Amino acid sequence: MTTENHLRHVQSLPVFPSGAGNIPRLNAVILGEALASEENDFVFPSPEFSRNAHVSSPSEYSDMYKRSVEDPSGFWGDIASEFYWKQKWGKEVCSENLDVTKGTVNIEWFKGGITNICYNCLDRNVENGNGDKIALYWEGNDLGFDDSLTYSQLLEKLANYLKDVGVKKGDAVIIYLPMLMELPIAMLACARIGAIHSVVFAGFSSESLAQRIVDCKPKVVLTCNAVKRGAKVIGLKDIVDAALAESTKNGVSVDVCLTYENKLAVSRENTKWTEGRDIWWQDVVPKYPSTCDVEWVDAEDPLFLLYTSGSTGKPKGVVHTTGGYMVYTATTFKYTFDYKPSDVYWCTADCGWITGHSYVTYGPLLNGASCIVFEGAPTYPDAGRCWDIVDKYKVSIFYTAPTLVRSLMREGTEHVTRYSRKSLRVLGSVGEPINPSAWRWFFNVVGDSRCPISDTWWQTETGGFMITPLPGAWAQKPGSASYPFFGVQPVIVDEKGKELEGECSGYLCIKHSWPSAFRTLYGDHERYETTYFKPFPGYYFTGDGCSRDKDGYYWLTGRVDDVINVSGHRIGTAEVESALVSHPQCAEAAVVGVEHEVKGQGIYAFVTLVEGVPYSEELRKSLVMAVRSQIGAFAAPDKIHWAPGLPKTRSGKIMRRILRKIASRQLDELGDTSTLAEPVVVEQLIALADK
Ligand code: 6R9
Repeated sequence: MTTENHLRHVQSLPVFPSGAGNIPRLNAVILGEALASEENDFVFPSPEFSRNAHVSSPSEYSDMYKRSVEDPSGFWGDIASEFYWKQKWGKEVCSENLDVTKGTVNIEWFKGGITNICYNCLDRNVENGNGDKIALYWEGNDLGFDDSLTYSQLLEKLANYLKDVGVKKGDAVIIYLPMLMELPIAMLACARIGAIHSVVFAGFSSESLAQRIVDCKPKVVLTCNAVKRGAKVIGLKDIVDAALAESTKNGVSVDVCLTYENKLAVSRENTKWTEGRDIWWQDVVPKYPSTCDVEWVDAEDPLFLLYTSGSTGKPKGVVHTTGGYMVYTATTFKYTFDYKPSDVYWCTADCGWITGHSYVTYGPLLNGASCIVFEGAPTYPDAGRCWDIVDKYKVSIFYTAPTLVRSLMREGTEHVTRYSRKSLRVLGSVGEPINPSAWRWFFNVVGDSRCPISDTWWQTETGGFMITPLPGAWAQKPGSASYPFFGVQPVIVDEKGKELEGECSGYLCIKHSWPSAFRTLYGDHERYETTYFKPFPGYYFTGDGCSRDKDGYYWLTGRVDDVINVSGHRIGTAEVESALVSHPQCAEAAVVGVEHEVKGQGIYAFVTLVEGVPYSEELRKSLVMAVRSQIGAFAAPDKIHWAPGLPKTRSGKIMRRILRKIASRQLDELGDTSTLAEPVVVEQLIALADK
């Protein structure tokens, strides 16, 4: 949509109703999803909230938005000037080519600017007089275990150690840690010395970890011996040992495995050890001085790599650079959560995902915020844990995923209402579309109908929020991420790439780059162009479907590629299929996503066995185990559907459209099956549906 049209929508938004106490008190149970039209359902922030917000009205937003797209150098240049730059960037803030037909795709922001993001997160805040402010509160898995670090204390010693063992600017470091404070500490230490961190979510299996080690060849792996999650102890070091052995077999050996001793889980005496390679964090790191010179880097030097799932079996190493990412994550954090220095912020995401990078570590710390790092499971020891933490730390901004909202919803409101939650001011949601009934429960029950919800749509690739409410600026509609952030120009296109105007649905693309756009896929710029820029030349293609309503609000409708979103985790169907077919008794597998009450989507696998192998419960379990051990427990299929054959076209292509319908039991909507090579397989599949 043109900027002009977008702004016209914003300007014609309904004005906030006058008078006090005018937030409609919606009743989640009565209204539920049955509301006649979500599109007409405006939920307003209170006038008081708006008055005090960074952006208080649609017109204030539209002035800022207009400037952000018409004068990006002025808009982003002003914001960037609030950070420390050893040397200022060149004249234009951005140079870009998004059009594959005109040459290589290339995006640069603040090129020539010399800075350091760790310096801006820590030293700058200490120099601004916030050295004694708490940067991180740590809340352990078990009740009663906690800790905290101030901004001055975060300036610690790990960076010196890494330098000493030979990590230099541009070297990769893999971080495989649970949510201990050492995880953000490790990220910041890498950033300080110009090393490229690659955090691997500590729920990934040894094989997935090995795959990432082989791809990015890190100098050092940072981990811990074990972690407690709920009542379970997980031996992370054993997983790392297996991954390192596997990587060595593939020609990549790692010299140093720095291991944090997590005594609360397992003692060092009970940890397997490889002398020479393994080193206890606590034995070496404290010996170093607590100041470490900063390695100044170009705005376009890489900050981190983060692997994410795509539609092929091989994960993609998304590369983010320093300057634009810094400016954008800081700015989106400030405006989207209406952040004020008195806030206490808690994002429940793990640093192993992009949300934990941009909105546990960098965005909040760049703003000098006090943030919570929570090690445990949100329902341990019971379903009230989140609100216990909210009350304990007086959390004012709470950012989570719809899957958690839905799972807590099932446990009943009494787990919520027995806590005060008075400190809460703003709520946030990320990872998947939030269904209106979960939105209402979050709004009414958790937020006592007082706290606006920022439903933030964005991706690993985008680095920061793209379409999101600004909580005081306009009315929200439950389930819609609403409007684009400053500088973001979303367009909805049809299959031919034609831009659609007004009310429409289609594929969501972005015109022009934004500061924290990813710059490439590690070692594979061609795949970067093919996946994201070739489908609709001139645009970045998000992989998401989207519609826009008559008020210009955006409604994200989910992935349109072979990616499943399980509890907000992106999983490629091809990855799960390749794990299944690696099982010696599996001949072929096809995986589709199905609706799941709590997880958003569940994984549904059709499996054809090797000739003569009988179906059995034991085999079902061992197939699920194959996926758990090759990817991680979070990717375990919810359903294995025995399939004597798979529906294929005559050219041998699996018809997933049909499989999706069978998986969701929409058997009367199978559509045209006449192009199938063997139409009878469909009947066989239906017959075996509940076996
Ligand atoms: C940040 C993150 C990205 C995919 C994205 C989309 C889905 C994320 C959403 C949302 C609707 C939201 N998604 N936030 N869909 N509304 N507020 O989750 O990154 O793991 O890369 O996933 O998640 O489908 O394309 P990532």
